Amino acid sequence: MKEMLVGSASPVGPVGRWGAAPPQALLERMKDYGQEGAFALWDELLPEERDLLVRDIESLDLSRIDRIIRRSLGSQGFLLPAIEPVPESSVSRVEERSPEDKERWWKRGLRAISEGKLAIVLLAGGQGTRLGSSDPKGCFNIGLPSGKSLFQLQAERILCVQKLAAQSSDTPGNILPIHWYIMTSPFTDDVTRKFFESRKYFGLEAEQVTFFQQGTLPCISADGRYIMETPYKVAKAPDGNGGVYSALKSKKLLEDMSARGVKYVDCYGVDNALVRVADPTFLGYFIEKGVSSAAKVVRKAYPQENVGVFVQRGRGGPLSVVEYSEMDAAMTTEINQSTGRLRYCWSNVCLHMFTLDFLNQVANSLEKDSVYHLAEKKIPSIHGCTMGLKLEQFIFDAFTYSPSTTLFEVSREEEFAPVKNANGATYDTPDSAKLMLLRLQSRWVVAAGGFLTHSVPLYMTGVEVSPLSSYAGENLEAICRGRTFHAPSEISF
Ligand code: UD2
Repeated sequence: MKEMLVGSASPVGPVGRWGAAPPQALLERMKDYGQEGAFALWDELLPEERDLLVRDIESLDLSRIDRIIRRSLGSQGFLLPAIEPVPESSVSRVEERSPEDKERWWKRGLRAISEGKLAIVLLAGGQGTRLGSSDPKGCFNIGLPSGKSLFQLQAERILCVQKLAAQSSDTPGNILPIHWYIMTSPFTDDVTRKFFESRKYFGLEAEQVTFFQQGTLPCISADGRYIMETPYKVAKAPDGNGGVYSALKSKKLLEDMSARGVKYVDCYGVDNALVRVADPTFLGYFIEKGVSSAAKVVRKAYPQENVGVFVQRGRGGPLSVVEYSEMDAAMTTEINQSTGRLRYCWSNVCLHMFTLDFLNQVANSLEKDSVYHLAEKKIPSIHGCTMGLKLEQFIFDAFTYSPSTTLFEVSREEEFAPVKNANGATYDTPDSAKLMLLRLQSRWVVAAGGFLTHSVPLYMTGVEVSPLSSYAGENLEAICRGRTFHAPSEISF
């Protein structure tokens, strides 16, 4: 509830809405939360700056933010249950799967999609800082022969799955659009919406795409005080990709999903060139297992890889993820003496599946608990760049609330090509992702009986298969058998 603020003209005549002192009611509330420091420079502010500051503070949910700050700072050093490696029984391994398993899951997933039971949530609020791009990551062109952006590749994979689902149903002509909820942040919202609108949603129906913004939270000092970006503006940052839960809840999008008959939600990060959006195999497996949450995992490539790892919180406890930024050196390099492999080897790749029921439960639980990760960052402030803390939730925080998370191993070469760093970096660049995609899809073409010619060494190039023509290498025989394709090029039919 917002107090009605009563402005008061100062004795020296109108100096804007606010007088020599900040509005009393607001100042009292800020004192209650120990945040009166936000008004420290009030005397030096111009009338319009005072107005901006009051409006900025009025836009904050002061009691919620205070609860988050207190609980997050208070949980520091709090002893969590001892972590154990994930029990092997929680992991579906690639080598364990038969072709019959995969075929059964694929068909079951397509059936659920054709019945409108799947929704997709894309986490696209992150800034492309590490990529060196000011645009949202999804807009990024990784240099494929087609020049397609990450957003376009993902949109076309959705179009392909919709078509496959219809073809597998009793009404092949009736393609049911999969609803795509795209979470943005204040940094990415405007450009993302315009990118889709100017490209006519890449062939999707505009009505099947819902953009929504995640929340922001004040940046704070180590003792929990708001950091001021300017004398009349509190420094704020997006609340992490786990902000998706409170955003879905506050925007009533979980109700929207329910009204559409959605039962399962595929949730993923935008910056993976090989992401299998709405993957029927993963969905079919998830439905068959009857669990509330699942994640795709790959084997960790090397100790320092920038990925979270799955752990079990206490013997028999829930699975959760320790983020790479929160892992100590010993944990990253610990070896399982019996296998000779990394003790914590199952890497999180930001590819998750939840039931809608579970999402409703998690959104409430996370809000009630209000414990956020504290990321130490340089924060632009009135004192130059200040070392401060960003309050973030992570998408995988949800697993802690799930009694039955299952992990689905996938092949890194087929499904995980991160696009994180600018070309020239040693890993996870647009170039490395492009090559992984071209190598994978060249293997598809050769497996379907096609031949490749190339003017540069094959390890540096390959052919791209349009997602509109094939989702995971299926249905290529008719087009490829006996034909020769020149690399680099895009095959589309
Ligand atoms: C993420 C995972 C990490 C590993 C790695 C693999 C999390 C928290 N960490 O690390 O465990 O899987 O990816 O590549 O998922 N995003 C938002 N809002 C935000 C911040 C990020 O939507 O406030 C999105 C971002 O657009 C991207 C995804 O979340 O789609 C992950 O982005 P990131 O850069 O924060 O995560 P990263 O690469 O550090």
